[in-house]
Order: sequence, then structure tokens, then C-alpha cells
Amino acid sequence: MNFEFTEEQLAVQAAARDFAQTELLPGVIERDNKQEFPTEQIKKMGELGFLGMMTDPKYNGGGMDAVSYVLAMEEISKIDASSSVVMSVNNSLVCAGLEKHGTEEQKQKYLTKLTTGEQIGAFCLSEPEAGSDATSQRTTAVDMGDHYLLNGTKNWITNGNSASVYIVMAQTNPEKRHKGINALIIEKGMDGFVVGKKEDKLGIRGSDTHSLMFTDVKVPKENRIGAEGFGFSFAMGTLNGGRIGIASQALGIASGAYELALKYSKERKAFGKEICQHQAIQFKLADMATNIDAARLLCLQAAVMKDQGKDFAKEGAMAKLFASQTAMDTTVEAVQIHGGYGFVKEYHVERLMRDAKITQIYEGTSEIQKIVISREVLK
Ligand code: COS
Repeated sequence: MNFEFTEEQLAVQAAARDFAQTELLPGVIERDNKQEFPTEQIKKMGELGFLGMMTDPKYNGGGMDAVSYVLAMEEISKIDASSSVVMSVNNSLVCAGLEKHGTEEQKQKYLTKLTTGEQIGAFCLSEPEAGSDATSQRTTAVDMGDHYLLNGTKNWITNGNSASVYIVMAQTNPEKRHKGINALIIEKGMDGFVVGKKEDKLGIRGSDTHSLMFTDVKVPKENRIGAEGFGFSFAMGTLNGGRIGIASQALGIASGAYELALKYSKERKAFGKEICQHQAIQFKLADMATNIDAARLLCLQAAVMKDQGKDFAKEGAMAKLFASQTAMDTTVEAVQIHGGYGFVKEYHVERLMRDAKITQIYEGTSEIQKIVISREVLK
């Protein structure tokens, strides 16, 4: 076991940290207030290679390992979780899913643009009545011979409006239950595809989350990913990788809040000394630092196993479960350490606390992670 990062991994981490400080920090509070999508920032992220980090360079990707991805996600998420969710979905749900299971034509047509940020991708599984219970897809893709006819509604879709390419799960053969589901590539602008209302969210308010409506959308057969009925397996396998991304996002939210709280505790004085001299604050800092280290190790374990080609479903779920709880606990305590200043927007920690909550919900709730983990340990 080696706890050292390679020079390449450290360089990626430094580049992400630098980008977050210079490009994401300015305006992050205003974007959150106004629910403004970070269009320019995401464009630059694409140019710098943060949107297709792990994809093969032959599709314009960075060809990097999952460890580098975890390090970059943590640095970006420390500053701006609204930008890092765009990065996570594009990298680990859309690019990774397409690269692993798409045809060469699909990769040339879509993946080569998604890796550079020329186009942004979205992953569309959740529905008004199918969140955790993902096998109960109501969206239908009726087989019409040379195409599918897509009808239904998807909910809470990250990059809902900013995306150009959408991977949509839909039921073709209900009698086959989850084995009748297909994953289809939909392009913005297809007849019958309407982007619905933007959600007014508690956190990650700079990201755009929308419902999507499909009415008799004609989807060519060549837009199906994998074999007929492969869609649910595609979604589950892809989400396993996505969970490393969200775990790293949660880790970044936690470590960002911790760094702010640590700094503040050395500056703020109360009862005649810096508040970090009080044991009440020291114990909070100790808990934060311990949990963050544990969360980081779980993220890296899942990433290393992915890089080694091992099954990492359990480890990815453990990382997400623990890191998201750490994000909640750490941000709440960071606000507490800041006192009244923590409750106002200027000091960033209240935003990080609001951003933390979604990491326990999307890409599988904490309860779903416990299902995944317990099934693996009981195998
Ligand atoms: N990795 C790979 N395959 C998985 C998997 C995982 N983590 N979890 C389930 N599967 C597979 C199963 O192996 C099964 O396939 P086979 O029938 O070919 O063996 C199939 O998926 C259905 O699983 P199961 O029969 O266990 O279905 P259940 O309804 O009991 O449970 C859960 C499925 C709850 C695990 C699944 O619906 C799930 O993960 N839900 C959360 C979805 C989610 O993350 N939503 C967020 C939306 S994206 S923001």
C-alpha cells in the first residue's frame, strides 16, 4: 500500500485547485443567489480537460485515472459544488457510460464533443414516481421497427437545460421488467422533446436542474446504448462509477468548510484568546479532520479499485455514504464555529451546508447505498 500520489496526480490536483481559486471563487456567491449557471466557467473547464478526464485521448479525453478525478473533484467542490456536479455528471455518468458501452459511431458523434465541453451531457433515470425505485420506469420507448417512440417525463435532471446530449432510460418491454429497459441517446431539439421548469433548489443553486418531457419523440435505433434491454444494467453500472464522483464532491464540500472553519478559528477571538484555543472548538476540528481523512481514504480506495479493473460497487457506495454524511456534519459544525458570521452568505459556509444535503440524495440516497453495501456483504 502506497499513500503517495504520482507527480501527474499532484499536478492535476494543483491545476484544479488553481482553477477553483482563480475562476470559480469570484462570483460563486452571486451565482448561488441568482441561480445562475456557470456557463463561462464550465466552458473553461472543458478547455482545460476537466470534463472528460478519464476518457481515452482518442475521443479527446484526458486519459487520466480515477484517483486524479477524485483529487480534482475535491478541489473544485471545495469552492463551487454547482460547477462540480456538472463535472461529475459529464465525466462519470455520460462520458464513462458512452465510452464503455457506446458504439464507435456514437463515440465519434457524441463523446468527442462531450469530453471537451463543446457539448454537455445529462443522465436521465429519475422520474416523478421512480427515484430510488428505479426499476419502475414509466417512460416508454415503443419499438417501431427502425426507431423507438419515446413518451414520458424525467425529473430532477442535472444539466437539464444546459445539456445537448441526454441519455434517457425508458421501458420497452414492461413484461420483462427491468430487463425491458433501454438507454437511448436523445439530442436537444428533437421533435417532441421539451425542457420543463427549472427547480428552485436548497443547494447547488448554480447548477440547472429540470424536468424533461418527451411526447412521441422518434429515436433512431442506432441511438440505443448496448443491446436491447441493456438499459437498466447500463444505468446501475454507470451509477456505480458516478458515486465515486459524488463521494468526492461531498468530500470537497466537507474539506472546503473545514479549511474555512480552521482559518476562522485562528483569527476570531473570544474570552481573551483565539477560539481555536478553546477545547470546545478543538474537539470539533478534531472530529472534522478525522472524518474528512476517512472519507478521502474511502474515495481513493474506490478509485484505486476502479483503476485496477476490480468490482468497486460496494466501495463506491461506502465512499458516498460516508463522505455525504461527513459533508453534512462538517458543514453544520463549520457554520457553528463561525457563529453569526456562519449564518450569512459572505462567509461561504452556509452555502456549503446547503450544498452538502444533496450529496445524501442524488445518484442514490444514503438508504440506497446501504442496500448496495448490505447486498454485497451478504453475498
Ligand atoms: N451495480 C450493478 N448492477 C446492479 C446494482 C449495482 N449497484 N444494483 C442492482 N443491480 C442490478 C441487479 O443485479 C439486477 O440485475 P439482474 O436481474 O440482471 O441480476 C438489476 O439491477 C435489478 O436489481 P434488483 O432485482 O435488485 O432490483 P431492486 O428493485 O430490488 O433494487 C436498486 C434495485 C434499489 C438497487 C436500484 O433500483 C437502485 O440502485 N436505485 C437507486 C437509483 C438511483 O441511484 N437513482 C438516482 C438517480 S440518478 S441522480
